[in-house]
Amino acid sequence: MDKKLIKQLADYVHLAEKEKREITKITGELYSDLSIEEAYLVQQELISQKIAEGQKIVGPKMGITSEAKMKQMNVDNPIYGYVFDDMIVNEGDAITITDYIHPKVEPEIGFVLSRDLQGPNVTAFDVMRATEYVFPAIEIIDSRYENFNFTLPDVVADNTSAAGAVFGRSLKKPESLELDVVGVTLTINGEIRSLGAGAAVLGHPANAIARLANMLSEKGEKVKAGQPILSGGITSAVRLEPGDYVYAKYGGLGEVSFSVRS
Ligand code: 0L1
Ligand code: MG
Repeated sequence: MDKKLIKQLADYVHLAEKEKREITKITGELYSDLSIEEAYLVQQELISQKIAEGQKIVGPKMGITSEAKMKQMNVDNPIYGYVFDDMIVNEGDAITITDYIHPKVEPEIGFVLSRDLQGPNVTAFDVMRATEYVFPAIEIIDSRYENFNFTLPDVVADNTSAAGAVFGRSLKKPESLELDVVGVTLTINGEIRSLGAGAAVLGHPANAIARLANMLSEKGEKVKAGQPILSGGITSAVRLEPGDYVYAKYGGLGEVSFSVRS
């Protein structure tokens, strides 16, 4: 795959994100043979473009880590992308729906490490020992593709649909909780719309962080201390509408909320 094509595909998704415009998936028209390896090259180019424009990486995120998502997409492997500073929504604030294309939300457990983790061979045990604290979070995903219709390489190239993140203020030591049985309910306008437990994320959310460290090591990178890391959606994602009040409550891990205006 030559550099020109990598740039063309990164431009394609990047422009759609900037213009809040749906596009046809890359594998539909532009380049049907896009492999996962090539998709990560496109993602890397997209990330470099954002950084060149002044955006800063807040932390990495894991995607498609829940049984529900993997089944929905018919895949076995999770993927990773990056949350940027302009995607952060302060807890309790309101987002404007027109800043997105067709946003959805999913509750996640966030991690902050006290030391870097360098793969390969990082285990969930290593992650738990290196974790400074965990926190409740909601990820806003907003695939740039029409109707969230994509293949796995498409979504990797699109920075795993990353569009927003709301981090809760409750920080807990990981050893104070059994993260696999931490339950979460996602309530919108007073109605529970999805629920699950941490085990939905690869059996235990620490497994997702270990997979991230091991995947990043393939490109010579590590999971860095101090960065907030999203471990992956616990439930299926729920579509947002103007006027929504979104509230996620976690057993023992606190809560996080925001609202949506038109
Ligand atoms: O964070 C995620 O799991 C999103 C991955 C992309 C799948 C989607 O957009 O539904
Ligand atoms: Mg997610």
